[in-house]
Amino acid sequence: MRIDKKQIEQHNSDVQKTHQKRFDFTKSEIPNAEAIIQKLIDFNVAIPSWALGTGGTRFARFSGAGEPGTLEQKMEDIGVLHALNNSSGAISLHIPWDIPSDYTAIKKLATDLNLKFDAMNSNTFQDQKEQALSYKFGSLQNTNKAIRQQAINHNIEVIKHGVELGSKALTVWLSDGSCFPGQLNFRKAFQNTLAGLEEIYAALPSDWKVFVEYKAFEPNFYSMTVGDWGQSLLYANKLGPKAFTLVDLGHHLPNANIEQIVALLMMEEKLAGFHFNDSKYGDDDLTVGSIKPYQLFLIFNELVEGMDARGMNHASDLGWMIDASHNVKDPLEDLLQSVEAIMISYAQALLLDRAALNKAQDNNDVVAAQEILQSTFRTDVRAIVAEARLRAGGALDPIAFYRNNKVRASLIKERGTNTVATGL
Ligand code: PSV
Ligand code: MN
Repeated sequence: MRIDKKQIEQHNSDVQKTHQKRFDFTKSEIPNAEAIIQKLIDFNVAIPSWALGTGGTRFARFSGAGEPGTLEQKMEDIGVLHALNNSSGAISLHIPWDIPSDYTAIKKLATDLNLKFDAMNSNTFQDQKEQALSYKFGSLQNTNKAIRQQAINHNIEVIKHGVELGSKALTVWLSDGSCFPGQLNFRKAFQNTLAGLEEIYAALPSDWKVFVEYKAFEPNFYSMTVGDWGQSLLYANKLGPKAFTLVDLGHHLPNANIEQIVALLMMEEKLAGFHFNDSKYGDDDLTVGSIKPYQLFLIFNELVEGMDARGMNHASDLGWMIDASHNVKDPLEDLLQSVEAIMISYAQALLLDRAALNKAQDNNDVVAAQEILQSTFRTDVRAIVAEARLRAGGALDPIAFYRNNKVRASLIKERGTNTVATGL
């Protein structure tokens, strides 16, 4: 399904008056509003192909209706998001969940929908039907050389699919680790994993990057072989300049200071980018900004500070992606909320008075520093984010548009009630 531009124009004219009042007020309060709007227009967050269907928990999956049953339909769903918010112009594929059967047709569809192919994701955390050897005891860390080789080959295969589609990065997330003390020799597991990553690294085209994603626990609960940013950075440093550490917000032990991790990874020029989500306990994969919006703002504050310190392009020098699971909401509505939360935090980080914060820090003025951060966080920037969408041809209120125009009902009509998207 495609969104009719005329419907968007109609929606925008219906809500324009209210928006204009809010925007005029916000603009009067924020001196650099125009510069922020331009940055927001340029900023895009990739949507993972596995987040378009209803996700499951470890206990059940309650599939929604009208889920995308094919890669093409997943892309069309992202096309809907992008038409509405102008900030979801990329898709991140997971192989083998989304193996493209016809590269030319898929690329043409992407062009029609104005989508790019973001990082490719490999999957050695599940056994596939036709697979010769099992990953039950890990993939790149495995004590069995043939299993390690199978995992290496899979990653190289994923790079090949990505090259065909025009992607420029491979994200490797390994579920490798152990559930019980004594199960694993930590040093050997690390060395096997490093050797495997080295082979994968050697297969990267010259303009590609590899993102090493870490996770503190789950599915292994005693040790993870890429368990934290320190281990990931160790691999990335040993691999070379094309290897980076990927931060998934849900992959830390409780209360980890993620904003500090981000600042230091950027200082080392080793931050790959993000998998955005939110969590209360572990890898909860909840809607971005739904649980800890202040933390999201603090992370963006460090990102903007660190990117500007190195003269980086905010829109393209790091990988931005959502990685969430939508169990009780319509996935498309959830993704619209997630992107909105990201844009709000980004806009707030852009409006922060950095000179004043630096001065407060230099003077050890703790109270002033807190005032600056919190008054910025409490500034309502929603009208600025909406204005950026309006100027780029999107909808002023994407969720209202989605509901009023009965997008899900149209998808159900087109696809039926029993489709199930590939993914977890
Ligand atoms: C693992 O929890 C993860 O965050 C990795 O990025 C996977 O690719 C993704 O979720 C989907 O399982
Ligand atoms: Mn992730």
